[in-house]
Amino acid sequence: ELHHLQNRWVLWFFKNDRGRAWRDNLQQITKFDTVEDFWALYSHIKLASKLSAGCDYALFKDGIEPTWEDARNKRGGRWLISLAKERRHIDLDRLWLETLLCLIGESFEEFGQEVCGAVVNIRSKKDKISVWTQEAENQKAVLHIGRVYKERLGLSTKTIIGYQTHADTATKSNTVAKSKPLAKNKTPA
Ligand code: M7G
Repeated sequence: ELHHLQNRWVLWFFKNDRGRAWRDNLQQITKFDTVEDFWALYSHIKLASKLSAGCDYALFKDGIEPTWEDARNKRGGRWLISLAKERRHIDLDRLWLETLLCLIGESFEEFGQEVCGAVVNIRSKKDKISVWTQEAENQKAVLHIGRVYKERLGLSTKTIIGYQTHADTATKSNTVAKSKPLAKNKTPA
């Protein structure tokens, strides 16, 4: 007897190859829609902590790409957890698994439809885990999802977590914007 999930999910893998465009480094690994297939997949792939720096896993609902540009993400944002270096060996894998279980187990109740997916970024400076929601302006949903998520992860007060819109993230990480003398949030005199 298979246990069907409410949604079908797609696992994506990103491997940093600077010779290629960002989107070309992103690939779908597989789709699943049962609890059994999730565990088969999870036990088959490398733990996030074993990936090399520059790699990501992303789990998104079928039909939504893990990109800012996707129609279901472009007005959205993410609850972002930044993890100090040493956390990779302490609790990164536990936090990522708990994140996956929040998604596939539909832990956000009536706001679950606002959830697009989640990402783990393995980086030499700080690893990151984020839950992406589709409408940054939907404060009620954003706050509910954030509250449930923090509670489920059992985060200590030392852990930094905050919500960022993708529009802001995209602007801030854009090298052209960075090199301009006037930042977006500074108004000329
Ligand atoms: P990151 O991998 O999210 O975080 O973004 P990092 O800075 O900790 O490595 C790194 C870079 O990848 C960004 O500055 C963008 O150039 C590119 N990038 C990341 N994301 C999630 C996107 C996206 O959704 N769309 C596009 N076009 N580029 C992205």
